[in-house]
Amino acid sequence: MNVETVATAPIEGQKPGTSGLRKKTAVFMQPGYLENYVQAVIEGVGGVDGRTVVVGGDGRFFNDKAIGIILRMLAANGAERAIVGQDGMLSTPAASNVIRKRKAFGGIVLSASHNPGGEDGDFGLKFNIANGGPAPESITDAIFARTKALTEYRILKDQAPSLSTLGETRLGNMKVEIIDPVADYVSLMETLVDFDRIRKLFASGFTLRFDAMHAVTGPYAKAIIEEVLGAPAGTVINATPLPDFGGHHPDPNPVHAAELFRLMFSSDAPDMGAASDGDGDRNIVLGRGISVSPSDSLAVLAANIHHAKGYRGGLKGIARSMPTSRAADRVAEKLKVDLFETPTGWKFFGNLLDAGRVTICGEESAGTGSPHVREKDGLWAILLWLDIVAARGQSIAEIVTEHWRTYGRDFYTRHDYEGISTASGDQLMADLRGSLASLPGKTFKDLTVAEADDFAYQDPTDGSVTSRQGVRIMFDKGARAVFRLSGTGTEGATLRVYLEKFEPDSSRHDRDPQDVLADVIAAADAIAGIRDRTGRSAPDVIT
Ligand code: VG1
Ligand code: CO
Repeated sequence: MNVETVATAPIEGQKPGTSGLRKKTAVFMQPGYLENYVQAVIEGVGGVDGRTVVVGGDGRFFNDKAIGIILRMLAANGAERAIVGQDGMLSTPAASNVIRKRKAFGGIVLSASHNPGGEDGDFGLKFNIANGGPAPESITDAIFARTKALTEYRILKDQAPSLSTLGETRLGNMKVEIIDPVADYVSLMETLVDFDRIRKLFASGFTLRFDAMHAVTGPYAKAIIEEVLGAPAGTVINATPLPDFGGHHPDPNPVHAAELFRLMFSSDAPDMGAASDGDGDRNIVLGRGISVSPSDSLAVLAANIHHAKGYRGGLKGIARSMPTSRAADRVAEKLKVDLFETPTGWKFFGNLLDAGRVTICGEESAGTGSPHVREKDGLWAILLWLDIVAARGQSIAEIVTEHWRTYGRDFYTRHDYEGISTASGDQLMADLRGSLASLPGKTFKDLTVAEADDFAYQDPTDGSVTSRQGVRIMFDKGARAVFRLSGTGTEGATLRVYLEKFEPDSSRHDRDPQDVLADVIAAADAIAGIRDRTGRSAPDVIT
């Protein structure tokens, strides 16, 4: 084989965050940057000699070129086979499925998810292990350690093969298999939800607008929703993936999917609105005149998942990330199943799913998933909603308001302060941590602090401990504020403030969360000094 061993030196800052390494595209394109990181991944996971690795990404700028380099490096490091999505495309959940189905050693998933793409945007790379899920911290720590000790990387001199022709070719001694990125995923979905029932729903005139945001889910959604389930052409919009997502942030929230939100609150609203993100693992669901908060979506799906054929056995347990609202806890309590509270990031759900302890997991950041893969899965969640709507014969608004009547409503909002200076973000968190012991008993506005801590998690299956995962302030009156810094940004720091309050009285459920939470918002600011420290008078993004 034509292997070249290239001398290199460690590059500062190649530290995986909440979901792999994310940097500006221009940084990833610097000579040797991607190569160094890929070599560190290969060595950090114990080598790829004789192994099968899945490779794919969300199609953003540099996706195809990066895959060419990765394939040449996998071959040079002895991999037996690479399985690659056609044209380099694989949504994150589809990649997870292929890893599992083909019993691969792991996968390299290229995406910066909801971050903007293009030459001036962001790029990302993460390694998923054999269960199909993001590498746990023990492995990301090993990868980071390798980035700091690297002296050379190995790459094949040969050109990488074309990614557009389905079938098998060779690169050095490695087999390269180009697969249809959509087919296996469609078959998997068919085992989980009732395609016939959803087909009948569409045939009866039910209307959906699915915004794929010019990202990777477009081809999956077109194939399933329009071709298989018979929704009219045009149901899926912005369905062609673009390297720069048409210049938008592919983040399905009220700011970046504003048009969809406007439509759903207008007189022309279809029965359901939905969107997914850059790499297809997030979802948002709206009904006519209502947007379902991701925390509520997790709770409603958990309470109704038995309607779907893949989950007839009912719920084993529910897992949610710590900042996700406690709506899911109420469902777990009523159904007498375990509720697990994990740090932010899907990698913390992997062990619980592998151990068969949970049937559904979710995050407030628009992520929901089940044991069918080891990633959150945007299109799956939307199909599950459709199946539940079809089974119950009720509108989304009816289902959600009935849920609130049964369990009470956890009013919820997240305020993001983006691109603040790293120094002020770090200082704010350090001061908060420093004040934890003195907070209980103090009153801010009309809320009194009951408890305050810095969240730590012990994995119940392997005993590993992860600390410093966010400051939690529990007030009286069922209110809570959580503070943490984002681990997916590429510029400065992003402060996330998660705010919630429980309201059992159904006559008060029909109110605006920002109004209901005004006192929690004010108390959070009084405690953390957000405005003074960030110099911002309002958050950049409210979800
Ligand atoms: C954010 C979300 C987190 C999610 C992560 C990856 O992380 O808050 O819930 O798991 O993105 O999602 P952070 O550290 O920025 O808060 V994705 O769709 O970007 O892979
Ligand atoms: Co994503």
